[in-house]
Amino acid sequence: IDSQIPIKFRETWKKFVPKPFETKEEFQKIFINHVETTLARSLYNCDDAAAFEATALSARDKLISSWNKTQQKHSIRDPKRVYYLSLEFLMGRALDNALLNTETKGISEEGINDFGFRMEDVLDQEPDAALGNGGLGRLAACFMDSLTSTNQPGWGYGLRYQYGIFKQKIVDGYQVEQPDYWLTFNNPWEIPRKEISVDIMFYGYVRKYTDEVTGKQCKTWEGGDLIKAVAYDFPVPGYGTKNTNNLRLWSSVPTSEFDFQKFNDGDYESSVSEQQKAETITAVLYPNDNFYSGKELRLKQQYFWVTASLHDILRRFKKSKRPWKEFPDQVAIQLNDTHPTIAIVELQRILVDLEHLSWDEAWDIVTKTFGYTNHTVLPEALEKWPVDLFGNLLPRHLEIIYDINLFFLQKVEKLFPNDREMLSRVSVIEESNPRQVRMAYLAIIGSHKVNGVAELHSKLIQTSIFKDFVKIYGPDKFTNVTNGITPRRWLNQANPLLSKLISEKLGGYGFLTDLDKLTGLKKYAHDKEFQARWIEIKNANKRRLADLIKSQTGIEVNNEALFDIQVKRIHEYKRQQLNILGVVHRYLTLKAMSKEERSKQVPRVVIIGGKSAPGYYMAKVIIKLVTSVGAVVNNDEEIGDLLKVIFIEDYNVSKAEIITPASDISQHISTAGTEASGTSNMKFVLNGGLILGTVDGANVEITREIGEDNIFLFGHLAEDVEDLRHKHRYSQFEASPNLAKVFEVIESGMFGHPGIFTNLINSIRNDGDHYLVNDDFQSYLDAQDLIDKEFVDKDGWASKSINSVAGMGFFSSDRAILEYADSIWNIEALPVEES
Ligand code: OX2
Repeated sequence: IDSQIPIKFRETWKKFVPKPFETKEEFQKIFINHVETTLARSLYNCDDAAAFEATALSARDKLISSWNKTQQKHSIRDPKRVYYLSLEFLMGRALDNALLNTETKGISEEGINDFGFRMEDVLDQEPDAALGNGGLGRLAACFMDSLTSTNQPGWGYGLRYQYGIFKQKIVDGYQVEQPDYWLTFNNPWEIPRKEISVDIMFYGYVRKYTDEVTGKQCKTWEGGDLIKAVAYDFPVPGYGTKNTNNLRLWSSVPTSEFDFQKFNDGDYESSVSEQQKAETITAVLYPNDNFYSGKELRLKQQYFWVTASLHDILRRFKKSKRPWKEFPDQVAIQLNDTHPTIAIVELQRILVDLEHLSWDEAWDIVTKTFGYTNHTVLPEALEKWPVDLFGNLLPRHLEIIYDINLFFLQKVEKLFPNDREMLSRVSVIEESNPRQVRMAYLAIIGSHKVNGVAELHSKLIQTSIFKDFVKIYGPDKFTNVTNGITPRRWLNQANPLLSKLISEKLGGYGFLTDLDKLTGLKKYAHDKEFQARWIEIKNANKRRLADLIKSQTGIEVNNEALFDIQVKRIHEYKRQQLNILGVVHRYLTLKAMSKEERSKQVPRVVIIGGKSAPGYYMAKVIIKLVTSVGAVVNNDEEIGDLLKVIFIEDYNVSKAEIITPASDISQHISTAGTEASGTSNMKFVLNGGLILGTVDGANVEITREIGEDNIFLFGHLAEDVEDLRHKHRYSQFEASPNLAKVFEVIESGMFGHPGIFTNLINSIRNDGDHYLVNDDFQSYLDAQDLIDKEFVDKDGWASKSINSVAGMGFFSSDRAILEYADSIWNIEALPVEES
């Protein structure tokens, strides 16, 4: 690249190229420059919001300089790259992370202090980038951090929703949704690339023609509506590296701004309607977690995003002038769940219809390029698009799917000649009414590797939902990559006190890039002085959460109490209902005690937070039960500090950063076999909290890594679940005695009109108790009792906590990314050296 530009131009350019700030003074100069010129303000009207923007722009300048170097290096060396396709990136706030990752938080904090600003207030100005629902989106965000921090050449591709996940308000104890328009103010992190745009077609028809040169029969898709995708880039900083990767999010705009015909005819309103229609596509994130809702607009989002991204990837590949068969040597594409599965079909279409490769050549390239990550076995979350809806929106793609399916079924028939049932079981087209396209099957057929996200989950998919495919392809196509979390955000940023203490003991912050180093803490697990500092930090973090609770709810909680936290999306399978029914049991138990007995009990603060999908009735009832129990318990003077029940409104990433370091116990209590992995379990333990959990998802591996003495497990195992559900169907419900009492008081109206909770109770008592609340209830209470007993022994608890943190090295998302890089993507690190 260099050699094309005359040396004298290059030298003049280099002389003036902005240098990223290294000192406080350099930071201050850039900061003021942004306030005075970019923001057109001055010392006299620079408020916290302006200070945030100027600090962010200064940090961005630094990132862009390393971003440029990284992209330049990648262009020159042209390594194999990975593209992570995810409909969700739950990034949260970026400023603190950018300053910490570039190790400039200290100087910038001093820098703004000199102008009278406090870093805390400035950081608090930033809205969360909440472009995701829960674990799946947050995983993608952690992966972006780890891709850069481990110097992998990798980009993320997603959608730039104008509205992220809704804001949750609690009104009269119920969830109410409000739109999250996060772009009200300038977004200092995004770089609009209006010049990078792709026209995308929907609807239309398929036309057959004969190629004039080859005489071959060809097909082409034409005549549809066009919508334009424009790129917005977000630099992704890494820790301890000069690399900066890119997250490219697409936004939809109309191809022709205006219908002049209509305008001239005097129909002004509908002349702009095209514009509105186009902008709808990326307007809003679908607010469902682990639930498929089958809306056409969602399919449009998927195709829009996947096509724009593929177009971009192919453009980059074509620059290298390599032959098509080398595509999989240069490009790996990872499908984050089935949401981007149409990419498989779109790449096949481009190679066959537009590049005129043969079907087999094209299919070979496609299947070597894609990898598919499955995140759930829940049937209600598996995507199946009605054939008619699909064929109307994407007619050529449906034809290609039929062909992919035909060739696949022919292969299956050869392998299992006498098994007709197998054919209908594995067909991409489900012969139901209406007929549906099974996206997970398409993803498996079009990928070279399929992975689950924790060991138990990966085993389960191979023996349940994808069992037939293991027979067809053999076991090697299926693998496991256990999820991870970034220790930069979830330890260093969220818990600076603990991070500092650990760095003192381990001789520096090396653990942030090599989390296995935490094992070095083991030898301090019984060191009294270390334990005391460890406990003091936990208390400080509990006070920070107590302040948040006070400011949100007005309730003062006792810091000495055991903080028992369950924060995650509200879902029946995650069993917040088990938690709150357990709380009611605790309340009844306390009420039945004498004053003297009561004085011996361990005080508890039960903290529950999370959003329900707006249309998920039962989840909303669960929220109402939590807030109703809180309203009674929190105002019972006899109980006082012994029990408080707090619902945290609008749980999000930035609140998680305050909540996670403050737990004594956190709950991860899904019905065994339903939670694929969970990632907040990892975050809580990394911050020294213990877990109350079921034998599910990554809890299993956490137990193995930290030792079973350091975790409170309860409940039935995944292998029991099917039998229990079967039993429920054919025998009379028998409530566990403690649960029966809890139902009784709820039905007596203790927590408000019992009619509100009838359906929730019925789902357990009369409708088969699908999530085994009753079966696990007593075992749950027993585990809670044990926790109360053990919490009294402060030193014992501290040593469990220290030993747990020491064992968490495995759960770094760096480890997960390196596993993907090595066993699925076949890519290598490419660090940009210091210049
Ligand atoms: C979530 C899973 O429910 C959770 O167990 C997992 O930790 C997370 O993905 C990241 O892998 N939507 N969200 C998930 O799966 C789906 C589908």
